[in-house]
Amino acid sequence: MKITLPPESPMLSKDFTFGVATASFQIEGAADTRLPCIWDTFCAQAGNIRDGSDGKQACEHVKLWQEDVELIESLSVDAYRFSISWPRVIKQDGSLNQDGVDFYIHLLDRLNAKGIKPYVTLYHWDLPQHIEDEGGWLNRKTAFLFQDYVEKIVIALGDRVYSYATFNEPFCSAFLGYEIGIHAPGKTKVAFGRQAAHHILLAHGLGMQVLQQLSPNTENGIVLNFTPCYPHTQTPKDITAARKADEYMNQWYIKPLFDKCYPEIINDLAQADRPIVEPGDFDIIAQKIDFLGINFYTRAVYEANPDTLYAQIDMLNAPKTDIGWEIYPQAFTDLLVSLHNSYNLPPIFITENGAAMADKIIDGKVMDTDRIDYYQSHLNAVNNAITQGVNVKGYFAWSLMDNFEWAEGYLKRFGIVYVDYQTQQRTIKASGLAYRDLIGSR
Ligand code: PNW
Repeated sequence: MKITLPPESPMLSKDFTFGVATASFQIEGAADTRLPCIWDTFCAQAGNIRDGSDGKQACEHVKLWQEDVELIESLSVDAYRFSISWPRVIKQDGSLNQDGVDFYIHLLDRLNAKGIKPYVTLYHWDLPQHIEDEGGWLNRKTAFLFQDYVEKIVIALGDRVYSYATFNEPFCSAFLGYEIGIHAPGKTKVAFGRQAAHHILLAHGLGMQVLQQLSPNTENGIVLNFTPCYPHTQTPKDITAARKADEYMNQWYIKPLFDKCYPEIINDLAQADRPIVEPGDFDIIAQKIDFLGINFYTRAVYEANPDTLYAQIDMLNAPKTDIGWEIYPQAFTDLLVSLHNSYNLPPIFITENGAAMADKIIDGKVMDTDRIDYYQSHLNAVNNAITQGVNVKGYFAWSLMDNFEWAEGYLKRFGIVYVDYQTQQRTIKASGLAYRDLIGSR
């Protein structure tokens, strides 16, 4: 089975970047050679992770990184997106941990030697636990600790990096982590979610200031996730509900970057739930970015609800992935076009897109045809957006390989490479081969 694009698609030109993506906590393992982070703590509390697992071993990437770089190379990709583990490169006193830094230097050198562009994310959710102990993202000081970490690591990595993203998905850290508690650190208050979001956005702005100064030659930006919100019916009530959900889940994280304010829905919150914003914060947050990273997986459908403004509907008969997310590629095109029309955007990179599927290995082969279908329809959706004038410059598959899927543990597989966690053997799935062939066909 193949993945194809129309021969005239700009996605097949050499200045379009194809890559694969991972994140530190999800693949690295080697937890004993870094500081503890909030996900170690969260995993240790019974009931938080569906299979009771943790990130202590994961894909043992710290040990197997050379093999993994060869795997990446064998997929013919232009770029590899990964994250730096803050607790691996910083000591408790805030100074650099040289062993941790060296791990990334070796990785970067090897990628560069092979001509694979490193796209580095500086924060993909693994906040050092000692910082959480001081309030984590509820403490404004954490934004400045992040800035300090960025300054140190950017100097240490020198000219080895092609692109930096400050944060991966502030929505997930703030909303899932501090507001509804299904992610680390497992806090559950609206006011917490809103304040964490504000401090993360502030940290992004502070980090961008450092990047633009110390690393002006890299492509610097941020990665946001979007779950487009659709009304259940075309009644004004449901349309309003979907708009409010969209403001709360999606626009909350992008509007401050460009318009220096939060969306209207902030006025629906009780005063006590609104974030404390200091004068000048929005000027820091709205630093110029070189690119916007967009992660897309699914959409959500809402109806009006008298108590909560909006309520999500489960689309019972719709096609879904193994994690229960509806497969609805049109939302990807709609999202890109609507962001393009709403904001004065820099070039866009799709920094994550992919699907959890229940893979089975038969005779040493993983025939994940459903995943191939997902990639095909979503690459088409991106191509359609480009045809409508959206400036998308790259696409990263999530994920390079099966890994620790947060609250789902190891039960959900997003890889285009299969990982046997008993042996740590990697096997390229049919989707990985199809992705490789698409890239190779240019
Ligand atoms: C993203 N949601 O997470 C992350 O960037 C990855 O680390 C993760 O493995 C991947 O997507 C698949 O889940 C998300 O509930 C987790 O809206 C949850 C949501 C969105 C993104």
